Amino acid sequence: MRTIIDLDQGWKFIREGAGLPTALPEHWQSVELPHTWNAVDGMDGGGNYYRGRCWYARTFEMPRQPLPGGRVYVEILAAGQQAAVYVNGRQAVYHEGGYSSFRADVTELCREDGENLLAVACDNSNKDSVYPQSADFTFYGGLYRGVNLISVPHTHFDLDHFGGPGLKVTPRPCPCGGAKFELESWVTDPDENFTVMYSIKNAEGHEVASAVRPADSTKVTVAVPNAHRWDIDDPYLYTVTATLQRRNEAYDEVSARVGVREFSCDPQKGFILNGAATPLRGVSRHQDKLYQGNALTRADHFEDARIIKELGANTIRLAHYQHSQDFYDACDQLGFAVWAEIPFISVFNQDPAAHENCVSQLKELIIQNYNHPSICFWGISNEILIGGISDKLVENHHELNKLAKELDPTRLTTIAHVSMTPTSGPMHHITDVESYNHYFGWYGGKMEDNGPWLDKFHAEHPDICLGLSEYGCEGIVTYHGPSPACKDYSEEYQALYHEHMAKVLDERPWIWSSHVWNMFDFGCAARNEGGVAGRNNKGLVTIDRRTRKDSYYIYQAYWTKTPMVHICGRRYAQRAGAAVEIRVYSNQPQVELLIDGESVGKQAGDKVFVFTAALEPGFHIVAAKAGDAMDSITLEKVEQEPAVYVLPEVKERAEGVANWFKLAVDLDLTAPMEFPEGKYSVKDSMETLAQSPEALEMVREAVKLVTNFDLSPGVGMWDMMKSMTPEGMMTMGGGAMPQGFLESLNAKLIKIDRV
Ligand code: ADA
Repeated sequence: MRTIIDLDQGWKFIREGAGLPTALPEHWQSVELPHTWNAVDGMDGGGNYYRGRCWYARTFEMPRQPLPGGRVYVEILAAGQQAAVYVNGRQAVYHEGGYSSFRADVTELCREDGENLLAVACDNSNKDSVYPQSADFTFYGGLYRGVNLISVPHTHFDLDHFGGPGLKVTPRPCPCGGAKFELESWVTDPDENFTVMYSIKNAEGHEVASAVRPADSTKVTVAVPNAHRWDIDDPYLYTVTATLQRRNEAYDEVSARVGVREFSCDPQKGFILNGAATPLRGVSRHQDKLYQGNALTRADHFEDARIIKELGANTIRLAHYQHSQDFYDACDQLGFAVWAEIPFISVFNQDPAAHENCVSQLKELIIQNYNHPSICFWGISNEILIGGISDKLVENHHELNKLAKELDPTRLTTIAHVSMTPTSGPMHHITDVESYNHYFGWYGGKMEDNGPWLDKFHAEHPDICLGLSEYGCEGIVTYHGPSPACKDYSEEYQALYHEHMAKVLDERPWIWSSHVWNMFDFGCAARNEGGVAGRNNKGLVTIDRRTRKDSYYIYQAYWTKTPMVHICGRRYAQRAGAAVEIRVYSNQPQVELLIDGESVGKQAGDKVFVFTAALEPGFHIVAAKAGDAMDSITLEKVEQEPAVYVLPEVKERAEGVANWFKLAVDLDLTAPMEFPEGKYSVKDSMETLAQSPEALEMVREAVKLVTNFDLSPGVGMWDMMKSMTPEGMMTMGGGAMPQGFLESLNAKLIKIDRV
């Protein structure tokens, strides 16, 4: 039988200056998996996290099968980003792509007696042909998901096909109330004596169906009468076991937990699960955590899934790469409709080798995760038009989509368009359903632009299923103020923005899915925003998972059924001013507010309840009651709110925008948009503009004002944004800048000769 030996303990690790070891290097650092060498520098700012080749080594004894001919595999659950695996000094496998599992048959490289040396060189330095190449998150390096040794008899369920499980289960509900399970498995080197026995057990452990097939022709469909459906609120799982049998002896066994469900998307009706309209409303998630980087344990994964469940979300976009099997398991068990994707993101590379890498990452994603009932969508790219469109890019998308459909006709393909993707054109109608990322109300534009944009697209394209794959804004829980505004990074503005967005989405059930960017703050070494270097702070929950921001609770009010009430502003604890505004979120129809035990009033409303109260100097207990739910906070009335509530750069930026208009006397705000030959313009990429120091300086200042990104070659977000044009960035903003801003910038640029 198969044995799986966990190799997570007893590793030696070295960051620099080592080559392939010939014996276990006792002087290297002792580590346990999961491990990344970027746990701290990947999220502490400076954009200088270590990207290079590091070594891991440990020893193992060769597991023995009782019969001759057994095979031994090393299974790497993921290695960031390229990895070479050696046993006793000889290379067993080289793998590109930092998020999928891969295996190598190392039998011939092992000594039968004594210790074997397993060494893995992981490399997270940039490689042009491996995605992701540039994106808004840290590309952690390391063996961050664990390593196994698998011992199998000579004949066994396949271990060589793109890291897959060797067992494929497709449950299809039948109109009569039962289900048909299509079962297929792959057996390596069977002879005529082998059969595969399938057993399907229900959640209570009782066998409900079984089948037997010869091992060289394993495909079979079996019926399960009265099948219990898998659903968001009732994630019922069956366990399918395939046993490789040689007469009266079981040789090998694999199993999968699966669910019976059917779904579809309709441009007008949105997402339909098991016959019921189910607008998908949820969040995106990255795999990382404070000072752990992406080296999360199974317990960490389940904790994240539970926090998302408590939010009331019914969908998760697992961005921007394949996540851990543990997390997909959690989604199967807790009930989420999942969007899974490959890291084909931000920057397109024409090189055929880069396309091949996309193809292999997509194959791995689908083959390794096919059995998970939570997964409903395969995402083929994200914001790929940042660097512009080309025929090759479109052609590659068609190929990826075709491949996904061939590998898995049972699921829908999807795409996350960057905000400025033209609403008509070759990027549409490639995937089954589509989605846009929009940051109106953050990078630019107003939050109020979101609803009209969605409605316009919907009216113009009644045949496209439209989703909102990303939207969000930063919220830092130490910044507060009575007049929250875009780009002030305050917890209050983030909450206001999400109040608006939750309503926009609630009013548009035809939007098949929406995903808040992001569930948790996450590591992005290149960032430096809001006084927090190295992170993206758009989470509804902080990166350490300790603080649920006020914005978390507005979604809870919209999405959960359990009675809840939440008073906002518990961290905005010291308030000045004659009257204090107290915002309360609840899913109950009525909220009563009490200050120091005295009722201030009852309000009937929908999700958001706003009270105003005059407070005497000193401390006050503010409580809210809504049905059986209760919440309370303590506020102090002060003369002046503490300075720590306001980020100094927020003031500087506001002044900067005003100065752009005030000080620059040569500004032509009504200049016609002209693009004379031989001159720069707002249609040039940042990279092209950077050829002229004068043009670069001009554009840097403008971009900083619009996006708050400091774009200098080689610094911060440069790699990701260098192929964007000022025009593109500002269109993405949806028109947040005062009128004439883009025109005035263009008027300045067209005075500069091209270098
Ligand atoms: C993009 C990108 C995300 C995210 C976001 C942001 O939309 O797809 O990876 O980082 O930007 O926060 O700016």
